[in-house]
Amino acid sequence: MSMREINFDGLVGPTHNYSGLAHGNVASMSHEGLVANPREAALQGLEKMKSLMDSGYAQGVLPPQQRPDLGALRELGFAGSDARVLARAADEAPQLLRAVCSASSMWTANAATVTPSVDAPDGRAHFTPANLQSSFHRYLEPTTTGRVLASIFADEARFAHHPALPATPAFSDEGAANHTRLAGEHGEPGVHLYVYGRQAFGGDGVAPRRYPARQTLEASQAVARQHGLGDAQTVFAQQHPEAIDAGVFHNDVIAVGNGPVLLYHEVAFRDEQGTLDALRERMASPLIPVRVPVEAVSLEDAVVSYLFNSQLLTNPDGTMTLVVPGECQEREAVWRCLQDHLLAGHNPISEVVVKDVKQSMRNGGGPACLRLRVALSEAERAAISGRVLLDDALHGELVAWVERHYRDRLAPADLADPALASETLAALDELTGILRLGSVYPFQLG
Ligand code: SUG
Repeated sequence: MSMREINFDGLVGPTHNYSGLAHGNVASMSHEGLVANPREAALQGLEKMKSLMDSGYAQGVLPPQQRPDLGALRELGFAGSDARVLARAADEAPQLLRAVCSASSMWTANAATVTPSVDAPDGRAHFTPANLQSSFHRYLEPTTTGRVLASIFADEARFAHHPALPATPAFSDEGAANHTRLAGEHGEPGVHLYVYGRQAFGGDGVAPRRYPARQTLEASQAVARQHGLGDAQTVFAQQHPEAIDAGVFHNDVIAVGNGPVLLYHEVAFRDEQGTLDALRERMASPLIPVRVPVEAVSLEDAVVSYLFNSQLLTNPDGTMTLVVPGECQEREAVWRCLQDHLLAGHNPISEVVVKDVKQSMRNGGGPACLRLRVALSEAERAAISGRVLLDDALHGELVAWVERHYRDRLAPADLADPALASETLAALDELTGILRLGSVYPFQLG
């Protein structure tokens, strides 16, 4: 079957800021309190989307979420007018105000797990929004995410939507950031590699000690079950606890796969050999592992540079392009590894493209975090609702929209400003018009 991967990037929302909300995410923790530039953040994201589109890759866009999430503050007992709710939260619980303002939905690799129709027994593409229950600011995302995905992939004959897993630690799910589909080509049946940080029930108790493991085995198994995947199609591998403790809070900070290629760091998996063997047993085409040893790139360098949080994209001639964040150029060992080990090695990676997504990187989100991969057949692509596939006209409208609505300075202290909330609502109302999404936000649903 002819399938094509579309990368759906999250549009950075107008409240993008540095509040240091993500425990175990070294960049987020170390940049707390910096003044953010939401306009630059959104434009950097749009520039990445445009340049990949110009290079011939299919590019989609997903809208940001309604923030500040005043509904969440009201549920937590803050009452009165919007301005009063904001003022009280700023005064009595500033950490809650920061959480309900996070623009974290930009990292759409955490929005959902997606199984292409070619792998599912009912021949439909399957979607499960991630419950993101590990942190309060991200737990607020799945309801709107589910609504947005259902609105774009609305055709029930082709697309199936599942509820997010129960939002409790045993089913902690962070979506596609811990899921990699490997196959000879996108259209061939694939093998699904689910990487988890801990096992909730039973197991041998090996887990990270310093930072939380955000994905459980039980969550990954439940998503695979929802999507109808069997043992012959799935591999469940534990992430190396040392990696999590070094700041690898998602597997996509230490490994990336595309087609038959798995690019990974030596310390990515607890059982490296067992993981590769299990993949090889199940794959119809030979696996191409590209291993980066710790002598070439230390765990610290991997975490700071986000080398593995790259997009690995297939070109029409079968070669692959690696889209890396600018931070990779700033670490000599990493840059050398890219040139000497990856580009010069026996593997399909033939080009490295550097993208500046610094505003997102300071919160721990590289090129791969910013996109959700959806492999679709031509007929499925034609069945997409809304105007979410990027072209020059849409790109131009989105840039103008950002320039009209976004601030170029936002400090955590600005989050209580009631004007920010009303500016954001005006911007999002216009955006659903541009993207022809219908009503997806709480303020539109009444
Ligand atoms: O969940 N950062 C995100 C970064 C997610 C990156 N995604 C992937 N690796 N796929 C997180 O830790 C910080 C947000 C803030 O401080 O507002 C944050 O949530």
